[in-house]
Amino acid sequence: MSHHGPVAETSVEAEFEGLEVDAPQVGIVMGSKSDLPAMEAAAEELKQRGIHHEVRVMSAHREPDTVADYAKNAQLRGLRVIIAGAGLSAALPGVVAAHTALPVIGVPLTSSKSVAGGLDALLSIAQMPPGVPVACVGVDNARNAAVLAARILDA
Ligand code: RP5
Repeated sequence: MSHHGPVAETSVEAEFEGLEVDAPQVGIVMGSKSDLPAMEAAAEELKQRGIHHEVRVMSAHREPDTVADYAKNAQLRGLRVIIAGAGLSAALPGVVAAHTALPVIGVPLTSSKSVAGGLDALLSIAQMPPGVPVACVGVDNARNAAVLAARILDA
């Protein structure tokens, strides 16, 4: 519209530029605060690569509605990859993948109650049914999830 002056256009542009710069591209989620020490390696790797990310704690078993809402809104919010870490019967990555079309990278974690050195979580994350994939990195290897996320973002 011709009555929109250049000043207004400039400020709108600046607003959008700001959004693009600050918006997280990767969401890092985990099932418990106790997962944070292991999952921080993913955040650190993304930080070193200058990839904006956010970190959230939410449990697929204890807060199923929160997880569903987060996953359903992720794409609209500008996220492009989700990294999900969980231990034990690690449902979080699979549940997130069930609610979003974004690529999900699962990180099987050990915890104080793990059996078989985290094999419980590894199988829970890797053994997704056909049609609902979760990319699964090694046990406690959150850094690899971040490296894979970076490769997906460059693709
Ligand atoms: C999972 O159970 C979490 O991802 C964590 O790895 C494990 C233990 O959780 P807390 O009992 O420490 O909260 O849901």
